[in-house]
Amino acid sequence: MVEIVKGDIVIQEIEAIVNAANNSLLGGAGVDGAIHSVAGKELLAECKTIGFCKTGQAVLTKAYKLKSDFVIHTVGPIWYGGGNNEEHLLSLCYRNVFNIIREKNIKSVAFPAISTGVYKFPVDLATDIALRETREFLKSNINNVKIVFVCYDENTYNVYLNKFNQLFRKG
Ligand code: AR6
Repeated sequence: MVEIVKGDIVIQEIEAIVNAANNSLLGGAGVDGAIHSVAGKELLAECKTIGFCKTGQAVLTKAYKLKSDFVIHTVGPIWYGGGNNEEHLLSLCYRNVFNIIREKNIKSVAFPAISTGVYKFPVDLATDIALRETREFLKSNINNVKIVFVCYDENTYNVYLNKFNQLFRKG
């Protein structure tokens, strides 16, 4: 089941929140900043024990003061114009998050629009990748995982809605 909502990811009632982190896992601006500021210092402490995450990879932590049980931190690619393997790396982010969801038997997850803020990945293309990887995951989704895309701004929300209708309703 897929839902597209407009709003703030940190207030979602959901088992796992995905964070658009950076390689250092030490927090930053955007959704990363929002997640760390609500989760509190213990999240930063756990991230420090992990130390590093490669672009396209994903790691799991607890969610501390957030309403969720887990945060899945993934590092999206910085957009350099498209010739730097950006599309593949963004696909990997989604695949690796879904791998953790499968492994940990997580039943609900909320995603932000990874890489489309500070990292400047074009929203249209990023949304195609997010929804395509989601559709692949759902083909083998025996546990009926709930997937929520939380769009922070109106434009991202409209892009997700349009593309969702194209990709999921027409097969
Ligand atoms: N809830 C949901 N979406 C949000 C929120 C929120 N609270 N805040 C921002 N967004 P970004 P990136 C949207 O910049 O492009 C950080 O400094 C935002 O409008 O958060 O992957 C990290 O430490 C956009 O649509 O992540 C990295 O250094 C989307 O989330 C770097 O930014 C992603 O924007 C990662 O950049």
